[in-house]
Amino acid sequence: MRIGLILGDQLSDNLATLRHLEPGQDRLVMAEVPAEARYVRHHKQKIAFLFSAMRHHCARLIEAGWQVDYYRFGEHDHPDLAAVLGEQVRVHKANAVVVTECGEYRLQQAIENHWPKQVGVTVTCLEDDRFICPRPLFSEWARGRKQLRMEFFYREMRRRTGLLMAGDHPEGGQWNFDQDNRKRWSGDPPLPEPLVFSRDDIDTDVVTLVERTFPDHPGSLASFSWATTRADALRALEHFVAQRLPHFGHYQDAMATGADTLFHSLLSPYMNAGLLDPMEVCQAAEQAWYDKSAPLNAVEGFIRQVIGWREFVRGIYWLCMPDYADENRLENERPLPAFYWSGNTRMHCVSESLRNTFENGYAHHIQRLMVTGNLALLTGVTPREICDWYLAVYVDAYDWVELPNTLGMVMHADGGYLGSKPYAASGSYINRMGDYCKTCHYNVKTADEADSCPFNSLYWHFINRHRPRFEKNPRMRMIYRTHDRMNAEKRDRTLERAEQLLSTVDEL
Ligand code: FAD
Ligand code: DLZ
Ligand code: SF4
Repeated sequence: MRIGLILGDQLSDNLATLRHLEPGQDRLVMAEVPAEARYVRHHKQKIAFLFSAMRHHCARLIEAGWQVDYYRFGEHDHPDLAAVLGEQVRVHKANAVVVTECGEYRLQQAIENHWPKQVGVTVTCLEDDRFICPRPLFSEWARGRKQLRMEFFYREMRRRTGLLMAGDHPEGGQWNFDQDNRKRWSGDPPLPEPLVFSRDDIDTDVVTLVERTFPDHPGSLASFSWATTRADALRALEHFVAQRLPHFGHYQDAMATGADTLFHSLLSPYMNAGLLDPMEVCQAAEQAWYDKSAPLNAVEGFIRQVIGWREFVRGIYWLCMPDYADENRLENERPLPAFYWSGNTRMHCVSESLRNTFENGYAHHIQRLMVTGNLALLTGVTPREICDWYLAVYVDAYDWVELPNTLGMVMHADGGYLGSKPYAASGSYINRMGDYCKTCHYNVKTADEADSCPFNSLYWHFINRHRPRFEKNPRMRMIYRTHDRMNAEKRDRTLERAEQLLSTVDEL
């Protein structure tokens, strides 16, 4: 008899572990354990979402004929998953443990190197085939390339999946329609009403448990509104495709005060935990284009995020770990400003992004990349500190996806392996893409005055201090030309103001 372990982010009906075992013969185990719930200070909504989704999934497995032992948090004293498995093996006299490879290097190392000894039997680790690009295929694609470019990888994934392909050619004659996807949003088209899910006893029990057990974790549960079952995750997908996808493309890069989700899908927690399969999500989006209910720029843009970026960052993670986590090529040493945890800052773009983060365990991509991420890059925060922050505060956060996005895409700490140039931007970008600046304490039009937008002053400081590294980058030549053409006195005042901001970062 074998024991199959189902991890918190393995809530998929077609998980390799389920295909490998026999319901009548083998057993399953799921466990809420301190080691997983506390390895970072996860947002309260992340724990609540996952515990509730795990409990609902367990009920479905039992309905499907599986024998499952479920360990609820606080009702057992096992510190980690290996301890739970040790007990399971003893009690059921199991001769093997089966698990699907997990999403974090930390835990995968433990599974491969320590669990067999700790649990006392063979541990079989199966490939996680819920992803489109198997790890060996990514390694083969990356071999010999000095820099990896998502766009080329994405084309391979389009060919591999057949999504939006007309034979060998991309639908619409182009691989990428991003030039259509950079609109500002000023209230029209109106945002769809959010989808509301009904709550059952499992949800309420879990919310009470998390409130009581993790009071020191960030975020609030007051507006918890995530789906916690596969059925509701499917409703969320349907809602996205019908109501948001048609406008997803145009407003993909927009930001707006109070509009926490704009036309984004909010599907990442479900795909990452296994409640939705990335291919079914992409096929639903693709069908909307064939049905003429969503335009190609939106559908292609969305599919690119899922089969392109999502798979690309995962490939990089497994290719480059464990060294990747220690990269710090820009040699940043500044601690994370305290307002990343408190939300108290006079920078309106940042306070709005942090409000969304703490209220919902969510921020859309542009808030993560161009606001909180951009600020960490410009101020030179230590990569480890900003990575730990992103891993903690989002409901969709797992090391395999968070780390390359933060360390590579945002912090450029990998020397440009993931992205050809840093996403550093001044306040003008934030002003162009949204309305935050209109009601900000700071003035987005200046860089060298006492009330100037910090992003402006810090941007030029960043460009200036990293000149030796970036001035030969063809994509940054124009920026250095603009820098050199600036009035020298004004430039000095701007740099002086940036120095002063950097010495009082916590007060921004
Ligand atoms: P949408 O905008 O609707 O996009 C659709 C889907 O595409 C997402 O659900 C997601 O699955 C995928 N996707 C889009 N961009 C990316 C990307 N850059 N990398 C991987 N997948 C992508 N995403 C996570 O799932 N978990 C994380 O921990 C995470 N950390 C991030 C940290 C930083 C610093 C940055 C800049 C981005 C991070 N992302 C992360 C990527 C992206 O911001 C989120 O996937 C997205 O905001 C989730 O919201 P959504 O489902 O509404 O996305
Ligand atoms: C994120 C998380 C949390 C908060 N708690 C649990 C848990 O109690 N039990 C569990 O099996 N998984 C949990 N997870 C998800 C794991 O951390 C995740 O499976 C690994 O990090 C691998 O991706
Ligand atoms: Fe953000 Fe600067 Fe605009 Fe204020 S002025 S909202 S700090 S970009």
